[in-house]
Amino acid sequence: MRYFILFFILFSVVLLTAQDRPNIVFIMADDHAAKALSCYDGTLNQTPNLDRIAQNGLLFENAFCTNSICSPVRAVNITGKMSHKNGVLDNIFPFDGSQPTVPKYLQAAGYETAMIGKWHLKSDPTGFDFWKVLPGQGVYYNPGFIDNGTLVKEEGYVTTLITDHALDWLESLDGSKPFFLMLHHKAPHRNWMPEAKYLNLYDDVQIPEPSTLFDDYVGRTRAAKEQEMEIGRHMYISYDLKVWQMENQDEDWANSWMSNRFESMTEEQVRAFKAAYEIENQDFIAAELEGKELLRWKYQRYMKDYLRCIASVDEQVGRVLDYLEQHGLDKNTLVVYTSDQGFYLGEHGWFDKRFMYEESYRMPLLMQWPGVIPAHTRTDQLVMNLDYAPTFMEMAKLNVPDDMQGQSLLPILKTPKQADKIREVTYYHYFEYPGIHAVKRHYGIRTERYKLMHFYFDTDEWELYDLDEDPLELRNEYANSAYAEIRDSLHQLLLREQKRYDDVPGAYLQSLEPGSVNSLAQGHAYTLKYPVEKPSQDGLMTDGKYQQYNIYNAGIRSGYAAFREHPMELVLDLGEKTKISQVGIHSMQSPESWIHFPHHISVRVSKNGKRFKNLGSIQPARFENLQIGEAWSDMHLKPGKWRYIEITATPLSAIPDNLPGAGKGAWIFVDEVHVR
Ligand code: SGN
Ligand code: CA
Repeated sequence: MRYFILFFILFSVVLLTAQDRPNIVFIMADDHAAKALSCYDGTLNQTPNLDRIAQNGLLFENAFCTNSICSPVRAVNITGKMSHKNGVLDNIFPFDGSQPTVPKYLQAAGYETAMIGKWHLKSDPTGFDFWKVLPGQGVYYNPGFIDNGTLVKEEGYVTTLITDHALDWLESLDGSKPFFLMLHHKAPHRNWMPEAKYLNLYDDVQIPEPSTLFDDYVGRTRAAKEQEMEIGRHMYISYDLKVWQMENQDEDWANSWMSNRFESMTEEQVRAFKAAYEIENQDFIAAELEGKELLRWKYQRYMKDYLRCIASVDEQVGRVLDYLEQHGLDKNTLVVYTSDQGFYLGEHGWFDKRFMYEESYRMPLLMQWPGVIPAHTRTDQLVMNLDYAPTFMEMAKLNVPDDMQGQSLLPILKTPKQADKIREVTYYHYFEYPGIHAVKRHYGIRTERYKLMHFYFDTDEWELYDLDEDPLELRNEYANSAYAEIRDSLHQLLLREQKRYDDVPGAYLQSLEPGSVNSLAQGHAYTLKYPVEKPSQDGLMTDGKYQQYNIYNAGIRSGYAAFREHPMELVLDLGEKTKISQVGIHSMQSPESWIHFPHHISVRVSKNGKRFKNLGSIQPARFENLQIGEAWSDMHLKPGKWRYIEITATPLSAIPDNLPGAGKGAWIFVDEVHVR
């Protein structure tokens, strides 16, 4: 009998491993708006392979993100916790990889786990048997990949390479364990560089314009008016729109970006690229368009490149579906296709995302799992990316931890038509302000019919939309007395949701600030031998705060002081002779943007500001790590009393061969000097 029980347990475990726990292939694109999938819309493009997932399974009409920006969504996806709970409020905060995540739970439960493609959480991935990720945002052509810690540059197109690596990984598995694959594309993220074979797709096509392309933002709050994401005003002619002939090498990096990018492409790639745009660009330059006509031209160019990038995504997703079918894996595998959030395709005159308006708030979400999810189904349930984690947990027959805040979608997957509503209201909170694109902080809720939003921080304004009457969100009804009752009940719902998620909006204005750096340098005057390349504020180097946190306190975003191809030489005056024993600087690296940690840092000191004595030098230790990152370089010194401190941070003499801009001088970005 004892043997029988043992056999029974073993037998059940084997059964559980092999069949009951499905594989999960979680494919996510970056900035893919639902409108640019033909199963959602079809007026812009055709995506036959993505549509296959919808035909084989379920299309979510109302899937919404928690915070419409990259890193925060990714952190929510794997933790099942809102941004304020997992610590990634914006694209600047690094993810604390020591916290529990879905891949860790699944790995512990016997899944093979892998993360391939865009990761963008700053810290190294944890919980994966295999990971191969793009550094930061990654690039389209000949991207680098960080392969378990080492940067390897590869030749080819990013969407194809990511898929190749994913298929190689699948091929390497022996089938004894279920697998969890996160396959995350860079495309169609800015700056929309299409693959060679799709460069001429849509050449003879006129992409339909959205009716709000020329929106004037009348009737809406300052937030809509003061953003910086207009196609007309905020796109770069070379970097975004590929008119490299109009590059101005003397201005900032974006204006000479295409030329720099060409340097890291093969001759063949450059030839194909230039050939595709050359004539059209010349015609454009000759036409000297202005006003609406100029905006129309930019819209066409932007949209065509964006849709061309999606053509590659569609094709490569097709390869993954084919692979699963050919290997008999499709039956027991949940395939998810989604995007980290939506995107503006000219609606309101915009590109980018961040707002809680429908176009960037809604994510495409498709799932197939033959035998479980009925084919050809749609659901209008309100779901969030917060729900992925509990769904994956439940599928793997694991208990959903109490601190996960989403709802399992499993009941909807099994019976899309009959399942009870999993919620009445979705909740949203966006934090990255002040910041790129200048979208103000806001939070809000959406019901099936209404949306209430509050913009705060350097403003205090509300918007209310009736999505049935005004699906394009052009009429803010907040102050309209006809909506008074609805407004009041939405306020109640908002409070209820904030309580549910334990979100206290004002709280992050101060409490996440790590405190001023306890430094003798704080507030003291300094002089720089060379001018700083990027506009910055006075006091930036000794204001006691470093860049990533500044946006959470006084509302001032000071930045990094940037030095191109020459050292930073800074002389700090402590006002009087002061005992010091440690000096450091905070710097950043982003190799794909030619920004590297200083190669060499030295410290000299003086009592009178005239004669300086050398106290030591270091080579920052983190230099080998080629991921985007920030670090302090500290030097412990023999204690002594000094008034003046000279810190010299020297850049790399040349950018290494395997990186964009190879051979050129590098930048160093420094913020905050620290003296103890
Ligand atoms: C980059 C882009 C922005 C984009 C952010 C965030 N500028 O900064 O347009 O909003 O990424 O995108 S770029 O000049 O570098 O292309 S996200 O997907 O990472 O959230
Ligand atoms: Ca994104």
